[in-house]
Amino acid sequence: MQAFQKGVFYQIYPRSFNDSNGDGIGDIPGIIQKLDYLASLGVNYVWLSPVYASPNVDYGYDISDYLSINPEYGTMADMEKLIKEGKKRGIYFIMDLVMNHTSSEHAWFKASLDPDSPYRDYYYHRPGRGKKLPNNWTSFFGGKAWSQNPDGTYYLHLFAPNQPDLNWDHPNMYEEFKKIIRFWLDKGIKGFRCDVVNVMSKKTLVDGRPRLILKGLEHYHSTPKNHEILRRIRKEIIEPYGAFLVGETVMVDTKLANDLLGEGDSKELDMLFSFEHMDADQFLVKWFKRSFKPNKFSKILTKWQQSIPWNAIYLENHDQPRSVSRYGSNHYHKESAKMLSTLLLTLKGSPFIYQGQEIGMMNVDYKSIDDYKDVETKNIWALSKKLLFPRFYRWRMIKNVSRDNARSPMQWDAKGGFSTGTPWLRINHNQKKINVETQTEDGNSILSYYKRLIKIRNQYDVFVEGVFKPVYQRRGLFVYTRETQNMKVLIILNMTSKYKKYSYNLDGEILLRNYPPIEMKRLRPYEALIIEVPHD
Ligand code: TEU
Ligand code: CA
Repeated sequence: MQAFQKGVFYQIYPRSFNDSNGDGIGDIPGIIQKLDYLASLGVNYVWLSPVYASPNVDYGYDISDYLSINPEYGTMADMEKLIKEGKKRGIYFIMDLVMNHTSSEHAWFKASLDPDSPYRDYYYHRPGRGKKLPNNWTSFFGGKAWSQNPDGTYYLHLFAPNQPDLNWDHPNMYEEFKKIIRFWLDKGIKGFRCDVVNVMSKKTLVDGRPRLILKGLEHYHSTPKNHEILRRIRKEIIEPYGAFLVGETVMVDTKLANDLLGEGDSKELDMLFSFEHMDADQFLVKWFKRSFKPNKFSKILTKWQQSIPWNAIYLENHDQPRSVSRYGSNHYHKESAKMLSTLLLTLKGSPFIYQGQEIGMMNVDYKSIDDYKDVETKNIWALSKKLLFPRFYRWRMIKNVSRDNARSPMQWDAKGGFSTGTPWLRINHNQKKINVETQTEDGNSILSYYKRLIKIRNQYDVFVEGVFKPVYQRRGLFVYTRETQNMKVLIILNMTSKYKKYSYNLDGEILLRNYPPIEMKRLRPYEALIIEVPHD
C-alpha cells in the first residue's frame, strides 16, 4: 500500500473555486481561505487544475510558462503558502501536468516559428501537400489538426489551434520536462495528474484511416515510445521523490490500463482516469447522448474493479457534466446525490470528488450560448451549425454535454459567495437551495452525508483494502461487497427513480444509509445502504 491509497482526493478548478479579491476569478489565496473547509470534509489530497501562466484559450490547459503562476491566480509566494498551509492540515497537492502541448504563446513555440531556430523541432512544423494540409488528422475539439504559420507551413495541434503539440522525438524534450517536474516536486508537490498522457508520442505523420472522429488516432495512441517515455519519467524523476502520477488516458481498455499501471520497472502510472464508464450514456461521441442505462454503467465499473488492482475512481471532473444531473435526478436530488457519493467512496481505488459534487451541484441553467465560455463548446456549436444540425438539437447537445456544466462557480452560500464581483462565468441560479453554508448547518444534507461517508471510509480498512465482489446488477440495482479477512460490507444501491423489491441480510449493522430506517421490503428511489454483514 502506498500512502496516497488511504486518502480521499478533491479536484479544484481554481478559476471557479473561490475569488479572494473580487475580480470575478477564483485564485490561490481563495483556495487558502477554504482549506479549513476541505479539512472538515475529510480531504487528504487536492488535484489542482492548471495554475500556470496561460493565455486561457483552454483555461490553463494551454500553458505559456510552466515555471510561473498565472497572475490572475496569484504569485509563486501564494502557491508556496498554499502548499505550506495545506500540509498543516494534512492536505497535499498534485498539480496538472500538460506534456502533449503548450500554448502557442509559449516562448518555445514563438521561437520555433523561425525555421532556423534550435526550437523549430520542438513542435511539428510541416509544409502542406500542395494546397492540402500535411495529413488528414482531426482534432479532439472538432475540425482539422493543422493550422498555418505566417510562413505558409503548418503546425500540428490535437486540441485547439492555440495548443501546438510538442515533439517528443526531440532529444531535449525529456530534459525540459525533467526540469519542470523537479521544480514543482522541490516545492513540496506530491505528484501530478498528467493530461492526455497516452497520445504524446507520434509514430508517424502519415494519413489516418477513415474514421468518424479523431482521424490519425492509430498513429499516436499509446505508442511504444509513449510507454517508454512514461516509464523513464516515473523511474528517474518521480520515484526518487516518492511522488506519484495519475494519468488521464484516453480510450484505454482494461488491458492497456494494466500495461500502463504495470509493476516495478515497467510501471508508468500509479493510477489512471479511464473513460469507459463515462461513455456508457453516449453514442460514438460524447455529443450524442443516449439515455443512461444503470446496468450498463455498473457492468463497466465492475469489469474495471475486477481487472485493475487499484485505480482512480471518479464520476465528475471539469470536462464532464454534473453527475447528479447525468446519473441522478432533479426530483430526488438529495437522495440520488447521496447514492452516487456512496458509489464513489465504496468502490476500490482512490475516490476523486470534484468541487461542488459534495453539495450536489447541477448542470448549468444558461439560457443563451453567450453564457458559455468553453472553447470546445464554442467549436461544437459552430461545427454543428456547419453540418446543418437543427438548432433545437444543437442547443440540447450544449445543455447536456458542455464542459461549462462543471465549471460554473462554486456555490458557497445563498447569494453565491464565490466572488464579491461579477463571476467570469455565470453562476447556476439554484445557489439558494444548493450551497455549502446551508448544507453545513443541515445534518441531513448531501454535504453532511459526504462527511459521514469519508469518516467511515477512514475508520474501516475494508473500504481501502477490501476485495470487490459483485453480488447483483440488474433492474438498475448495483449490489456488491468489499471484504478483508476481518470484515465484510455489503453495498446496496438503487440507481433508479423506482421502488424496487430486494431482500437483503438484516442481521448486519447498517453503517450508513441515505433514507430514514422505515421501509424494509423494498428499496426506495435512489436508496443506498452500507451494511456490515457477518463474515462467511
Ligand atoms: O482532456 C482531454 C480529453 O480527452 C477530453 O476529456 C476533453 O475534455 C474533450 O472534452 C474531448 O472531447 C484534457 C483536459 O482535461 C481538458 O480540460 C483539456 O481541454 C484537454 O486535455 C487539452 O489539454
Ligand atoms: Ca480573484
